[in-house]
Amino acid sequence: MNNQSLKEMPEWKALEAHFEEIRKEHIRNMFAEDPERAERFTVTAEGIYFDYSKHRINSRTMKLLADLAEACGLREAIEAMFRGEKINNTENRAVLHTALRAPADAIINVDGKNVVPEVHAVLDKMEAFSEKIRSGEWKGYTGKAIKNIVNIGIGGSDLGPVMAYEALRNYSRRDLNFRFVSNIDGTDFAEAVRDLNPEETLFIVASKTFTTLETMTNAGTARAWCLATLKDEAAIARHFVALSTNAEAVSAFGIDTSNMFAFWDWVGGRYSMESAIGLSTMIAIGAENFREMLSGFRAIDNHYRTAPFEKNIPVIMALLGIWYADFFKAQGMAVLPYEQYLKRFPAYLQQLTMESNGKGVTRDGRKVNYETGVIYFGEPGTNGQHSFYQLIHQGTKLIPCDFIGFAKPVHNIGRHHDLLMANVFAQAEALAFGKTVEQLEAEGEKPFLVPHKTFEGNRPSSVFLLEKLTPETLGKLVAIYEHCVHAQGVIWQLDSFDQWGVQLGKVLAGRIAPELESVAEPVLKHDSSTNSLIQAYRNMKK
Ligand code: G6Q
Repeated sequence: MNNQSLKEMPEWKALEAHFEEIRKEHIRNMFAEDPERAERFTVTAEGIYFDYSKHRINSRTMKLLADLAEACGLREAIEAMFRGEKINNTENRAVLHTALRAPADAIINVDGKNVVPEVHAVLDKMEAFSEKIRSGEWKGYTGKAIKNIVNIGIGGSDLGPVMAYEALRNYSRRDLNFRFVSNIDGTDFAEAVRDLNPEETLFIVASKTFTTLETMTNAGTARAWCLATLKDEAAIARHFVALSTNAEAVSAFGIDTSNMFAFWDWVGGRYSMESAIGLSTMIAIGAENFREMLSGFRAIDNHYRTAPFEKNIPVIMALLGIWYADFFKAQGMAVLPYEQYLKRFPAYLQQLTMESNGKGVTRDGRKVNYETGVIYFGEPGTNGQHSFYQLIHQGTKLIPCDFIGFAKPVHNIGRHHDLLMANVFAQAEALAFGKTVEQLEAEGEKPFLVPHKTFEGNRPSSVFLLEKLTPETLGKLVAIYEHCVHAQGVIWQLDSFDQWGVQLGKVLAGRIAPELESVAEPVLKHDSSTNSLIQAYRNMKK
């Protein structure tokens, strides 16, 4: 790992100089001058056609960015992650989501122990359980089969499962209902169970630590909701399972640890959707599809580990992200899946990217003097086009975009899919090439409207084209972003795998809650604003 300040590195300085040459260049001219540009800046790998030609780059940009990656030790850092070294240094943990999808004969040692057999044992246990639910063999306490599966978890124990369920809904068992409860707001629980019968409901309590306030509160409420009908503590074993690393707390909650699906401290919450945390996904889509999803992840793991940087999709994505964040000072990044089933993908990516690289100090604790942590947002197309795209096309901010599209629709209905995909290509084209004053004048546009209808263009985007949304392609998509985050974190010299910013919130709310609930007037010792807010809340709720 390179400990030199990033901005002092000769490779960074070379990029700064190069940026001055390229910042005024227009993508339009870059295409005009180079007929082979599209080919030059397209990578096809693992069934992903990745076109990054509509970026404000030339061959030298990519060479200098790759030099930076080399100088930052990215190659060794990739190997260190795959080998199971403790690269999460503030928590002294290995980072091995890649072991969750490793083949059964792989050997990956953590503290001298091969973790792969355990991974496969948990997968087998998940499979056996999922089949019992799917076949109706698993009965609730009163002998009825399970029809409803409610996943209770938050953050990494929620966003992946929800996203995967929504993405793969068409592969899911439609006679089972899946609900996801995350928020401490009682509304979330109330709405999730309002039409469910406890006799036919299974709660999956998903929590790595099994201490998270939201999840434990919701799990406690779920328990009371079940017992109000089932009236017997013994019913809990038939209606609750746990996904956790904390067997003691699971058992203290009253869940039989034989109904616990384990994972390990080397799986980060936001990197856990294919671990035991994916139990709801497996029940929904079945073990075979789940294993296909793992093979998608695995294909990209191999690609990230072995492809040269200039052909390496996650590395190229990472370098482009740094190019815009640190040189162009871009203010965000839009992820635009043209597939309605991916409606929760941007929300999932927000946690993956922003919780991982939203850090202001380096791994060794120095304050950074460059930009890190790109702000991600997005919506499925074409909906977003009728909303925030205006700002991306004609606003004052630079927002690079990732367009994600598929050659084949999940539902082949009339012209829908070609129309959908026409929009992907048209949007990327309009962003890059814009519409000039000359074009508008030639069309006879009214002079006062010309400035309003002019599109500067030169707005960068990538297009990802895959064959079809399947469990396998979903695994690939998630993995390319996971590895993009890793590569960026290495270059920015961050620990991408801790989340101290989340931990603080967990502690502070725990302090205030008793002050809101106490019958006696509490002695408030916060700042004057917090004290007054607590007081106003107490008065108003009386
Ligand atoms: C993810 C974060 C965070 C975590 C939740 C839930 O990387 O650590 O989002 O997943 O806070 O934590 P538990 O699974 O421990 O309940």
